[in-house]
Amino acid sequence: MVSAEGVLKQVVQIQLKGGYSDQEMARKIGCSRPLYQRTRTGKVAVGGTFLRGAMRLIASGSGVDRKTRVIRETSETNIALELNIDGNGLYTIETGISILDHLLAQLARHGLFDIKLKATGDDAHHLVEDVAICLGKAFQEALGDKKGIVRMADATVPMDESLVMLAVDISGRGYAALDLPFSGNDMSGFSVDLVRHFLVSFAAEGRLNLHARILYGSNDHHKAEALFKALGRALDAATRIDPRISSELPTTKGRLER
Ligand SMILES: [Mn+2]
Repeated sequence: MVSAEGVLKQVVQIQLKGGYSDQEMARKIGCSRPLYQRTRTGKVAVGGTFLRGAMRLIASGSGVDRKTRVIRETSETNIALELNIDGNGLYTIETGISILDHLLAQLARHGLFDIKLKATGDDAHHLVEDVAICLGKAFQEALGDKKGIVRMADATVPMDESLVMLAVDISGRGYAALDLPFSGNDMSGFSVDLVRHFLVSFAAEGRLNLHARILYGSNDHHKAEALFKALGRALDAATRIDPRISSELPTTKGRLER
């Protein structure tokens, strides 16, 4: 049995934590701003429309937007990244390396993440590494307290003759275990070892456990593309809020490392 006062208290907490205006809170709940204000200040009794919208907001997790912005400038690269975990798979990605743009687009599209990325740098190795660091950091930050997330997920993805499997655990501990037998084809001049390097750097900075395996195949472009699609699919599932556990941490140990 939920009390109206309890719901209202949680809504106000969400507003304070996220720094949202009354207008923004009204939009999140799906009511008018005057109604939100009157309800919040106790001038009207909490009504059905408000209560249903507020409970939906609470059940969707903390109600706080899971998005972030990462800026990283070094003598080697300049990177500006925006990530929205609860996006629609919309992206604008410019790294100056077309195959990397293509692979990251798979992550956005198949993970339904919104990604805005502009990266410049002195060479492909530095760009790949630093983009992976920024993306890992962005996921780590945007996930916030990780309350209510599914946490572990996997995906098996084919692309023509190639098949890959990938599993993630958003555990708070960065570790990558990879078995990636590439064929050594020319991938538009892009070193396939940078695919491995990307996944290792991403897992370390995102503090997640990532296992990936190329089961078979012959074309390196297909193998790499299937890996990024699988990363999108698995991360989408693992970052999803499970309404059955929305206010809890998915661990028996009481905490997940941040
Ligand atoms: Mn392709």
